[in-house]
Amino acid sequence: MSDSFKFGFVTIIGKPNAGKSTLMNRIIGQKISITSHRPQTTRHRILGIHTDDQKQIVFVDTPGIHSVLKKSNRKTINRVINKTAISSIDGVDAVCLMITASGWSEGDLHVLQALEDCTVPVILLINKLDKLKSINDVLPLIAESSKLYDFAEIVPVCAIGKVVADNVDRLMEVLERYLPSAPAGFDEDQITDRSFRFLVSELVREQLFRRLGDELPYATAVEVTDFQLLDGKAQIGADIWVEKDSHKAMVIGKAGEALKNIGTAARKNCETLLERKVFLELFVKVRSGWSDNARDLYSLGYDEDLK
Ligand SMILES: Nc1nc2c(ncn2[C@@H]2O[C@H](COP(=O)(O)OP(=O)(O)OP(=O)(O)O)[C@@H](O)[C@H]2O)c(=O)[nH]1
Ligand SMILES: [Mg+2]
Repeated sequence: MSDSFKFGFVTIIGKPNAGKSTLMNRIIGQKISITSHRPQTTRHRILGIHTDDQKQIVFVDTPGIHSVLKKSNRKTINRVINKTAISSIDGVDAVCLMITASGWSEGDLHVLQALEDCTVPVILLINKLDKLKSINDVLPLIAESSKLYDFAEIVPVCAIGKVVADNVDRLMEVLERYLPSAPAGFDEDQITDRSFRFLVSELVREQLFRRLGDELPYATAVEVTDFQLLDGKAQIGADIWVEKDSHKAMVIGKAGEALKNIGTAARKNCETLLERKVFLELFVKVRSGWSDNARDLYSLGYDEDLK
């Protein structure tokens, strides 16, 4: 490893649904943080580690920051989620604030407020460039943004890579400039700090977010109860927690169809992650009030985030 090798931490923050997890997965080249079209998909802080010849960047993907002024956002889980995101700004080398090409919303401005006393460089990412008729349409937004805050850099990107100039490579070059010279902090083949067991529970939760309607995904959680990596295969059992009996019926669906589809899709993603055949058994359990109960959140792995 050369003396000029760079190593550092970069937090990605922004309002829910901006595309933070999509960008991190794109950079790492694997689904380590789940994504969906619904806001507040990410609930935990998740590290994604990129290593190449010049640098190692540890990305911190955070839950979308939302306003707690809205009554529906006042549950314990939502307060924990906001705290997780905001506390992830401390001690990193750069912060990427992500908004979208549709412009500054009230939610974005709320996140910007959290950066008021931030002493590390803040790089503004303008995501979803593909939604613009022409790339040039982003120019007025860049001008407007530079008046709002003293951003170290402004980088328009397209996390899903749907435009030719998606700028992700440029972003990596920009970030390198903000990292200190230091040897790598993680093994070069390590891509996250989270265990396979945790990632599997997230892959199940992703399907709940993608396949269930309206409010229901927010009232569910997943706990892996059995996880055995065997020769060439894996045996996994997981409980899906719901708040009430009527939710249980919806997750299972008519003749078990919904649960079957959730299981099939999650199993395929688990097979890609674990690189082996996976047997996945899902059970739906009613645990009323879990999302507002600190003890339940603790047992679901929000322990670090509850401190
Ligand atoms: N059109 C378009 N959609 C995108 C782009 N990046 C992400 N998305 C979509 O935006 C939605 C939200 O993406 P996520 O990565 O889950 O967003 P997030 O910011 O992590 O959201 P939270 O975890 O809820 O805070 C998903 O449906 C993505 O496919 C992009 O560049 N263009
Ligand atoms: Mg996310």
